[in-house]
Amino acid sequence: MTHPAPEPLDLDDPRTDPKAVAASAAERIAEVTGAPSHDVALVLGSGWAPAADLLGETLATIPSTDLPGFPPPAVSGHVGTVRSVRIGETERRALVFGSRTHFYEGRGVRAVVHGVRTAAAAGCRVVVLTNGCGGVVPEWRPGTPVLISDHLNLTGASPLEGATFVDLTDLYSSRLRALARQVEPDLAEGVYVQFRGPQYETPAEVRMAGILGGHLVGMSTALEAIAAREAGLEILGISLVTNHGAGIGGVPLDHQEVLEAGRAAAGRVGSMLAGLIQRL
Ligand code: 8IG
Repeated sequence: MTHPAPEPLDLDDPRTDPKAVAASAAERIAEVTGAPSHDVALVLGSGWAPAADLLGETLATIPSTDLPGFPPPAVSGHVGTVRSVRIGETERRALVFGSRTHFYEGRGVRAVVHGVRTAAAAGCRVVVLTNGCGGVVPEWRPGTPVLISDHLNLTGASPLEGATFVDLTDLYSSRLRALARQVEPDLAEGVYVQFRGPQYETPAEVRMAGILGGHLVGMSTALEAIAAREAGLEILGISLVTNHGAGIGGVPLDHQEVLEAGRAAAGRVGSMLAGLIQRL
């Protein structure tokens, strides 16, 4: 009895090599954009969308559903896009992922890190991972951008399969953090804690994150950073504190506050990001 050959591009099939799916997504990106390779990848988190518009001219926009391995949108009506953006006045190109798959969506870790693997296959050497998150440090007002210096992965999951022993020292490149501080000298820095979600933390969980050495609480980024390191990418992580973590600062979480903080900070973090990517 022979087994049928796996659908070669089905990420959910355990027999599929996720890197092969990423390679075919990268091939399609090259076809559609006419650019044989890209240089920098950018993953946009909550509150970061307006930032991307300041990077440079958008040369192509691809619905991510046109690319192998990217799942249909979780929220109906909202299709994620991948954009090819000219970096300033240079010849270099950024690959901008307008949204991400979160671990709490239950599509598996392969789906969560597929964008990062596609970026590596497309030739990118650097990935900038952005997110919106809660702050554990009371002094960080909503709208504060913070460089990620390290992470705690509390998801219990990993994007690595089999005996893949990857060193995570200096995961969030100190070279790139220094570069970011040339653009924005007063940038704060902190340890990002990835929870599984989708619920926000309890106040006790936010206190726990602080006791463990965390400064930021969120539901993304750490798994992507691990996959990016495995793929050989240099990583910059930047969080936008959009709200105090639960129990911090004495005010309950307010979704309106989260949206408002994102809008208010957009211009500032956007020009910071543009300045940074031009210097990479
Ligand atoms: I925006 O306070 C945003 N995302 N886990 N906690 C977690 N994720 C977040 C939060 C938060 N705010």
